[in-house]
Amino acid sequence: MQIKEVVLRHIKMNMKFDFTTSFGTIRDKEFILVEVKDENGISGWGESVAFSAPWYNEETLKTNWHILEDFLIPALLHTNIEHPDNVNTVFKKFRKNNMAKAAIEGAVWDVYAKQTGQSLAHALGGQKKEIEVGISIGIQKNTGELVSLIEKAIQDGYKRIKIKIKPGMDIKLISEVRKHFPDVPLMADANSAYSLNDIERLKALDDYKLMMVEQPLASDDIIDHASLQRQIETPICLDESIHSYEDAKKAIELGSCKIINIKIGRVGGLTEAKRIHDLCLENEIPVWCGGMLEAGVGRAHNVAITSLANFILPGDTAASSRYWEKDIIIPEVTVDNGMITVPDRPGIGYDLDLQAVHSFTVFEKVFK
Ligand code: OSB
Ligand code: MG
Repeated sequence: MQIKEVVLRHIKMNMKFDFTTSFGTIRDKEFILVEVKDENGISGWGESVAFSAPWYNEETLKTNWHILEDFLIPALLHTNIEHPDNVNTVFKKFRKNNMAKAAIEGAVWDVYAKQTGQSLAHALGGQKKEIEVGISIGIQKNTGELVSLIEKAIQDGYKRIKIKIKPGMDIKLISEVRKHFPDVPLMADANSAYSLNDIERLKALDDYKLMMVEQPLASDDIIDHASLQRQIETPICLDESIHSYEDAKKAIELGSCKIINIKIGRVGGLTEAKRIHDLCLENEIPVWCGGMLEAGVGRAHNVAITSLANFILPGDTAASSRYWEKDIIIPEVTVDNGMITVPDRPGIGYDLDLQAVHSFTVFEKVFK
């Protein structure tokens, strides 16, 4: 196939709530929506998960736009692509910028699935017809607030609860949550807020039957995490530290984690996400799909990758309606008793609501 046209859209959508992590608060969501068109005019869609500020990682909406416009799009346009796995190869000469790469690679995967008349899940080798999902709840003003949000999430059927922690808002908070919900599948995400100097606090997590603690230490570390994992019972799950298959391989070899959170954007696309999934399967490391407060297109990609066999643990792909008054896809992603049905229509399996896309577009540019 050849990509004959690419459209970049800067989208701005208001979230229903502020989302606070140990690194900061995300209010509205601005991101790049990527549309690619093949020689027959079939459109494929991708979404960049880079935020407006470089908090989670070094990428931003603006750096992604620059990398897409000046490097990735010129390299991809009118180039023969036998299979979406080859997009990686075309981009290999450009270092990192994984979220920019993933946004356009995901759109090529969507085109490919549509061309070959299969769902994106099927094209990726996914077998599951439905997937289990959990919910990620940001840092709240007080414990009462958090407890009532957890209550509601359990009522809504989410299969596990993830809460965010940071130094000073951790052990007491978790102990309070455990008093209200002694048996709920619970995990905590620190977004890199700790160091090995906090070892006593991190050891104390072992008292609360957490499914895992996500990314307790530095965002690029796998050495200290290995040391920490030797000293605590709670399984460590890595998020920020895993950018590639190579990172995953090293982390597994070092014993830096027992679980990996796969985010398609963080690892540079669906092909790399699948390679990491396969590596983890061989090594008996369960994986789950993380979230970046995605709109519908990113959410659809998450649903598709989660249909692969080793996505054993519930992911962060909650319902569209949790985040948005109106999403950009039809139908929206819905969660029924903690399960999402994997669409079986060709491609991502959801249609773009072009009117909604138009209403949320700040700026757009066409490349041919
Ligand atoms: O660390 O998983 C994270 C949101 C923004 C940045 C980082 C993270 C998160 C979440 C939310 O936990 C997941 C979601 O609901 O999309
Ligand atoms: Mg995380």
